[in-house]
Amino acid sequence: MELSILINKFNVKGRLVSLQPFGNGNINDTFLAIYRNTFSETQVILQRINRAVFPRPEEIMQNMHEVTKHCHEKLEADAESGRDDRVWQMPRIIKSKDSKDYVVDDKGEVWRVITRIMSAHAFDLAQGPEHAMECGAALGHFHYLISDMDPASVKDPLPGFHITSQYLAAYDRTLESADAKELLGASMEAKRMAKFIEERRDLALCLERAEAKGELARRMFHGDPKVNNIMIDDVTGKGTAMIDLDTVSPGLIHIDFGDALRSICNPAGEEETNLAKVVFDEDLCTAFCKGYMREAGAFLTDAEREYLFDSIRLLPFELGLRFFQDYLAGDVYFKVKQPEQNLNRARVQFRLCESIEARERSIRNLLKKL
Ligand code: GN1
Ligand code: MG
Repeated sequence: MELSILINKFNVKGRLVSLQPFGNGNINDTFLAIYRNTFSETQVILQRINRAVFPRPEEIMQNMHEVTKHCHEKLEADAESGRDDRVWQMPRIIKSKDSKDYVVDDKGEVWRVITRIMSAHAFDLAQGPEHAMECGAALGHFHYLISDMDPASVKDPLPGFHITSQYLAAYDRTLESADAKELLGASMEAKRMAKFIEERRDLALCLERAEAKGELARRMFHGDPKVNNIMIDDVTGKGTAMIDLDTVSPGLIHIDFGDALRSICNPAGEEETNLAKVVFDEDLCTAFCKGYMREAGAFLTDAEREYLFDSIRLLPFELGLRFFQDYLAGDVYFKVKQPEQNLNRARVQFRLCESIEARERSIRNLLKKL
């Protein structure tokens, strides 16, 4: 179906003047649509939910419905009570003309339209400590917003998501295949990476063990708080919204903390090919943590603080493992533009993990001061 015919099934006022691919997501297909009439303009985001990743896209939309309903009510109450120093925002689902939260096309693909947060941008790379601090504040505020949601009100969006032991198991299964063996045999680089993983099998389990021991408990988390999912207000430079709400569900907030830091403290970004540029930037880490703690510090337990370093080390390892497994499996999960892109993405994350290991003492010290 033509995209313009598809988007016409949603209830947006005005005349469609532009519909273009938008953003750099690795999973869903995203487009920006601009509508105009004689006196104003509306911009909305059209997205196709990736069915190869999310087994039940309809449930993703039910979850989004619940999350946005809960947060919009809380945001409005907070705005009225004057709690905040700014207007925090969150995208809203735009209904279809038949009043549904999504449209299913003739191929069974699930599409949605959401509002665009205007006069704000998300960056692919950290811009400096001020930006990192605002990213921390936005994630901390988001954790506050979802903290009192009923976990039973959302369905598991992605079974096994951020359960590192399951990614290891998937990796082991992939290694059994002839194609993966061939890819591994053909490259020194890939062999080094396989060794890197072997040396850290135990690390992979650090948070899962803490949860099993009862030291950490699940709360509601975002699941994908990387830097380009954090919107910054163009006018004030302050964090204003977290976007990409597909994976909001019960989980360890450490996952969010580690995932945000692996993204924000690597100013070279996820696609860097010169590994010498990939380092964990402690100034950005300090700034992020300050912003985060200002918004969410009050509800962190001592045990949760104990595991912050482990989460910072774990998340780049986990993402590197996911990219590497996908490379060996033939790039079936993360979208690629070049053949070895997932291999290179994995190299970057493993390099970042090494950089974190080399700075362990100093990162632990900065975390103690929070
Ligand atoms: C994916 O949707 P996007 O591109 O922001 C992935 C994240 C990874 C990220 C790495 C559902 O996120 O877990 O951290 O790529 N999302 C899912 O860039 O797997
Ligand atoms: Mg995402």
